Amino acid sequence: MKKQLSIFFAGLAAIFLTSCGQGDVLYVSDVVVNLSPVDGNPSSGYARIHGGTEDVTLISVTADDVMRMEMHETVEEDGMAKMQHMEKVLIPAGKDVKFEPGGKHLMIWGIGGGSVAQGTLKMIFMFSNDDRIQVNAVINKVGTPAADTKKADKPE
Ligand SMILES: [Cu+2]
Repeated sequence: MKKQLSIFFAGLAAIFLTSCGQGDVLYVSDVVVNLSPVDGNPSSGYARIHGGTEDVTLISVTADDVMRMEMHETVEEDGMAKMQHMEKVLIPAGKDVKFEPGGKHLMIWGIGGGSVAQGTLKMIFMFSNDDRIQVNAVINKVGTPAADTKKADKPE
């Protein structure tokens, strides 16, 4: 009986790995948080969401260790970049949806000191098909090479 069970699980693992390679599984990757250089200002979050076998909707992104997190989109209006709050985001089957600078992004207020010190933030992406995907976002602190590419506009 025990032997049969382990064969069964090995089979499952193989199926799972195979479907990953074909790109038809809903998953989230490349999740990063860029800490705001200004204390009290919101930080921004970026990610890549890979669509599964059917269209789904991303209904929220949450984290226990933050005060508030919202989904935003930067849009241009009369030549001015403006941020809009998004209630949900369609993730088409088999397509990638990116949260990236200048486009869709997460706006995060009040990240806990413990997460900042540790350099990761646990987030949960919730979808319309009841999938909840937990990820550990990498927190990029001020002064890391990635942040240096943008010149600080407000010297302290
Ligand atoms: Cu925003």
